[in-house]
Amino acid sequence: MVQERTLPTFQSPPAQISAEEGLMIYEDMILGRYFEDKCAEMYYRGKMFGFVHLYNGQEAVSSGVIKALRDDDYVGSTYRDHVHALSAGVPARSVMAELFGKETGCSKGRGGSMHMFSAEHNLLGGYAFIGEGIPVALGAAFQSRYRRETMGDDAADQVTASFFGDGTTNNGQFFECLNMAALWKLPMLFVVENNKWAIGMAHERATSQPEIYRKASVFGLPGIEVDGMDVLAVRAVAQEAIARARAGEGPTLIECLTYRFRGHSLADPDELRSADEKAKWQSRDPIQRFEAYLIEQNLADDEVLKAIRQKIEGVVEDALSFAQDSPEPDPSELYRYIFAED
Ligand SMILES: Cc1ncc(C[n+]2csc(CCOP(=O)(O)OP(=O)(O)O)c2C)c(N)n1
Ligand SMILES: [Mg+2]
Repeated sequence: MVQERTLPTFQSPPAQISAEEGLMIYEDMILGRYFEDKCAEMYYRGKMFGFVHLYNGQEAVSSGVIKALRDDDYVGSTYRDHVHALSAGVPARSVMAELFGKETGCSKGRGGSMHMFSAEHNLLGGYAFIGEGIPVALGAAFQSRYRRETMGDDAADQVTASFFGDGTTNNGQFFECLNMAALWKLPMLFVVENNKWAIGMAHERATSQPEIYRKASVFGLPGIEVDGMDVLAVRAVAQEAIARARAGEGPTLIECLTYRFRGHSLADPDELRSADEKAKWQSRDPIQRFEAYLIEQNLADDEVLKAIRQKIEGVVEDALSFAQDSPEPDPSELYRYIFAED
């Protein structure tokens, strides 16, 4: 049995941040956390339906990677997609409305929790099938390179970040895409959110080589392991990978060691993970850790952080009222948006 990895075998240096960047990252993490807490509340009160997979505990990955990207870069997600959408800049109102199946949702209420999409924010979508988003992200990375190098469009230097879980790395699409991305030197980040579990299957029980970052070497791309509970460590690794991708030097595989604080979905009684394991990871909460860092480094004080938390409470409440007051899609439009429209 491989020993449990809570920390990477080597420590990545923290990103250097200004107070402004620190607060921007903090606000994004708080938004992710509070938004998801509100989803859980709505679901358990019987007001939100369907499968809802929450991201609590993993915020350092979304904020660490996506907030290091440019606005015109691309993000590919999974069914655990609400927080990726928020970090990518999709308004909380549109994400919440989508969760309620409303016309004002970012997928016009046709997708729901697992299918957040926004062409405007270059969010390539959430996908119910695991691994399905990776080839779509690869396509986005391919078109950037093709436009730049074949069509001579110098402005086409966008980078694509593709997010997926540990369990997904046992699927063929992961390997096929690593191969193509390395072969064509695509501007892409493969971001594995290793939260140790695939529903009720422990990663070590299902995977012959549980150290996922090592799988990069056989395809000839860098593979990096990072503490996924430390937003600045994730940001530092992401910034380096983004710079390499943008410079035409190809993709990077980043394995973030993280943990989800809730069950697989809100329908999961979460009985398989031990209380000890949950408590250990809960004590490494990425938001508390980042708060302590901001204060220690004199980048913020309690009052400033409190004001951000209060502001985000308001943003989430506003998103909820907006979603609840929005209209349902009109049944006469049932067949709209199945194919691309003008
Ligand atoms: C192709 C496919 N096979 C099986 C499933 C069923 N399934 C849903 S979630 C999941 C586990 C995925 O775990 P992981 O990739 O670690 O992501 P996490 O849920 O931990 O974020 C599986 C097997 C699926 N959705 N798609
Ligand atoms: Mg997992």
